[in-house]
Amino acid sequence: MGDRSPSSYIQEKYLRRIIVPSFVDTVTLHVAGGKGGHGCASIHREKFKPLGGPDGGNGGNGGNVILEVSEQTTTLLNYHRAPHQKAENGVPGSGDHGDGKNGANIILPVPEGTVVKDTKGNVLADLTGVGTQFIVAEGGRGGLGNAALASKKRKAPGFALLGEPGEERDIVLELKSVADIALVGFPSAGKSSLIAAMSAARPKIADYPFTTLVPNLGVVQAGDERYTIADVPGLIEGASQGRGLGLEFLRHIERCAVIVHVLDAATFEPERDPASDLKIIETELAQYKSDLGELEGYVPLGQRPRVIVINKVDVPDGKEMAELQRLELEEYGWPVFEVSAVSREGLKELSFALAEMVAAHRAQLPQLETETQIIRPRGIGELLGDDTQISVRAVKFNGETVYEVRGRRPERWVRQTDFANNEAVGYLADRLANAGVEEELMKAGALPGDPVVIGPVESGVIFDWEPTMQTGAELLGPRGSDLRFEESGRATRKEKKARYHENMDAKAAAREELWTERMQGVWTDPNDY
Ligand SMILES: Nc1nc2c(ncn2[C@@H]2O[C@H](COP(=O)(O)OP(=O)(O)OP(=O)(O)O)[C@@H](O)[C@H]2O)c(=O)[nH]1
Ligand SMILES: [Mg+2]
Repeated sequence: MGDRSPSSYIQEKYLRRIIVPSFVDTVTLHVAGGKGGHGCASIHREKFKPLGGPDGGNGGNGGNVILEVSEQTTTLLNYHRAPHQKAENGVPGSGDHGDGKNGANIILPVPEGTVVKDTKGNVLADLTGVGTQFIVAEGGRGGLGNAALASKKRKAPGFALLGEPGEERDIVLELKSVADIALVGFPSAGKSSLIAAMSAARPKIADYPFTTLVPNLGVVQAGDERYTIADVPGLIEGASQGRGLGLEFLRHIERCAVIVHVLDAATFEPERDPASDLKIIETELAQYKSDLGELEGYVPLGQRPRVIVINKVDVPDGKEMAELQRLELEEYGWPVFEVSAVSREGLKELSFALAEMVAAHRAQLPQLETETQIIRPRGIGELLGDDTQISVRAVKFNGETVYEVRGRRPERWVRQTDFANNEAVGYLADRLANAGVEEELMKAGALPGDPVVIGPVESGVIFDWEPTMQTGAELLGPRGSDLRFEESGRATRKEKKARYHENMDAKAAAREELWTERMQGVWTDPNDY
């Protein structure tokens, strides 16, 4: 702080934040879609008409978390302060056919050129075009109420479906497009000094190498043209092998229009001169591998337009060196400028030449899409295939053979099931059987009593398989209260077998009892199971 007052220090910090947004370029966000509202189980009541049929409404859907490219947003700064983003939950259904309201989406504005990745570094989307939306976490569906679940067979369901949880995931946002112009060069070549001389930015400048540890960004106004200019920490020979600060920082300039080589004409180091420095930097740039490589329209750094800037010509030795090497440098075919960040010589010409190149680059960019594009993440959904696909396979889990059932529908049905409600569990069993899950289990070699998991084996719902087709269990209520859908208390295979047979005996007995009752004229309502 030195001799400055605290308030001027704070003011300067604050101003710098506005003029030069600190290079906040990656942020990890935890996003969660809203929960779906539960469906409602209710029976219509009126005077003198006590059982007027089911009238429970549906739950509302949860809101989505959506990223949207916005012109007004230039940094990811806000997300550093709010890394958790959750959309609104759907409202549960209510009686008298009251459907719950859908939860509101939340829209997170992001700058043009934001790259979205998963935490493993896979690119999910490259967001360009103002208005482009990317649904990063879908809200859960609302559950159906018992009115919607009623059918001829099931006139008055005593249950409703649960709302599904929203999708949740961690995403990494990366911003790479901030600089139109990227300054590269050896440490102490004067990159930061040039930014300071050409823009309002005030980066740290010092006569020791690697002064710049984080890229600096400045805005240059040259005539009518306005563009951004960034430096990166100094590069040295072997940077691609991790020497110095490595090449990692080049990702900040991956989308620049022009690369400016800043060459030090006045270095004291014996082995160095502008031409050999340039050769070394070019070799290192060529080694850089971008993870944007597979994206359309990406031009590798090695093929970007270049400008050569020979800096420090205010020093007499520097001026001499520049003149000596100018011809050799011009052989690259790139514009060559002699400048001084200290005396400001040559800076005006440089800034206007760069403005022209930026304008040319902008003019050849594809026109921004005007219609809103909506992208969905390649996520879990895709792995599970479309709605109709169901897969069953035997897997080993904790030394035991478990039958894993995967598929969008069965997994959704499980999430929608209130396991405390026997009718709801029975409804799930029917849905699974109708979808052919039982047949698939049999084909996969599952035996009654074997553990079956719906969803991924580590996190799905485990129960012991009891084929409804074989036992005719759908005739026998209440169900779901025995061996099925046990979420804990795993038994050994032997115990399960024993329990299964015990159960079968009990069922046989129950069936017999039912038959006797029927013979005696005691009928159970077939719809009321
Ligand atoms: N005489 C003279 N000195 C300069 C000029 N430009 C920069 N310098 C000096 O060179 C030294 C390094 O300048 P910086 O701007 O920090 O260099 P840099 O390229 O950003 O260096 P790193 O951040 O370490 O990579 C400082 O002492 C500057 O004052 C110039 O045009 N003329
Ligand atoms: Mg610097």
